[in-house]
Amino acid sequence: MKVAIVCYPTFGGSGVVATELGIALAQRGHEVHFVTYKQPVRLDLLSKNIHFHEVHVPEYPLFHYQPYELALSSKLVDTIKIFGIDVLHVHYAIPHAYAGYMAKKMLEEEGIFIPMITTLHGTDITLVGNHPFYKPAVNFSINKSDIVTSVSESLKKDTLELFDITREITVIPNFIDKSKYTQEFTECQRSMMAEEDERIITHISNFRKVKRVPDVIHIFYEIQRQIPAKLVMVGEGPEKEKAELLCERLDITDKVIFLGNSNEIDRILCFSDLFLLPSETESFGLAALEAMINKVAVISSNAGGIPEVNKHGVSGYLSEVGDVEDMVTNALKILKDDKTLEGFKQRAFDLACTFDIHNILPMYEEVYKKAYKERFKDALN
Ligand code: GMT
Repeated sequence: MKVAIVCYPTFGGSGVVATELGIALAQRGHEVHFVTYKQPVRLDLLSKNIHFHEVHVPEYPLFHYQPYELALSSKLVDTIKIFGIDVLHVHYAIPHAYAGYMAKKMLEEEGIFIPMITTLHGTDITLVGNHPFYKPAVNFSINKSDIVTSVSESLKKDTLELFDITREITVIPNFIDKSKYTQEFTECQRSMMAEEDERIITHISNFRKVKRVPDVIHIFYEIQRQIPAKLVMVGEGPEKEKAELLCERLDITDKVIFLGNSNEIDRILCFSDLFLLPSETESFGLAALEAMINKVAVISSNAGGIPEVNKHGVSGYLSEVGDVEDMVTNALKILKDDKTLEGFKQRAFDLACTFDIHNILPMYEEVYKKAYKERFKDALN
């Protein structure tokens, strides 16, 4: 099939999922066209089956806000026509589903019927999309999608509670590619980060408020008071500076390494022992899954869809949001001896393998086939 994928090209989870999905589809012989404002960060390989179409937004001084949706829908119309695209898959409702629907309607005028699949990722529903200034448009574009998917049962429930949805929502969980992790990294240089006797704890996020970055620091602070440990903080975002200041205040700067955004998180996770994800809300927690496939145990909150990924007492532990004390107790339970830690690491890996792309990709292919088969249905009603 010829699939056009719209996503954010940045380090956010939705962009990563969309990119990895596109790469896997291309490997299965589909022709994939990414349409976005920059080449997605995880897409370093353009090939016969993978194309990238950049959306340009011409600046005009009259506009206080440059109209990205307009440029995106026009680019979609052109791409779909030129390349004979079969299905349009938009990741993250805002503004992608809205722009996608406009493209679909413009194409209908020319007798081209393109089905649109919208995948909901989390903050497009629970934080941003739910804002009264956006809600009517988000609600409308979800209902106008031919097929709606969500990345967890929890997100499906939130969507049905927060919006007035008339569409069926199909849950298709996020995934990882297990085959990439079956060979051990030979260049996994633990010694670059920590001493032999130190445990390595990692947090990866976009450092937004929902990630509760101060909780990460406080959990680590208590851990390092009891056992030798280092904290590796990966990512960029608005809370990062405050996090650095907090480390200074707690006098732990020599034990905390801030790395910024990285395209090589597997190289960081391969020497990590424990991953911290104390988020306020999290529709899925892709970062936790990526940690688990790298054999890293997870201490997390029980928010949103995290319990669908991290299992209490199996791959790690879950606590109430904000319960730093419980997270510290649980972390120390995991880290207390090598044998216990090894058990958690292995079970985290085994659990992560159930989210292998080879189990998940056919679900998307199924959805594409269904949408393509029924592409005239709504247009003719
Ligand atoms: O976590 C973020 O703030 C980024 C956001 C995104 O859309 O890129 O992540 C959301 O989508 C990810 C991929 O489906 C999920 O794994 C994250 O849990 C979800 N984030 C939230 O719900 C806060």
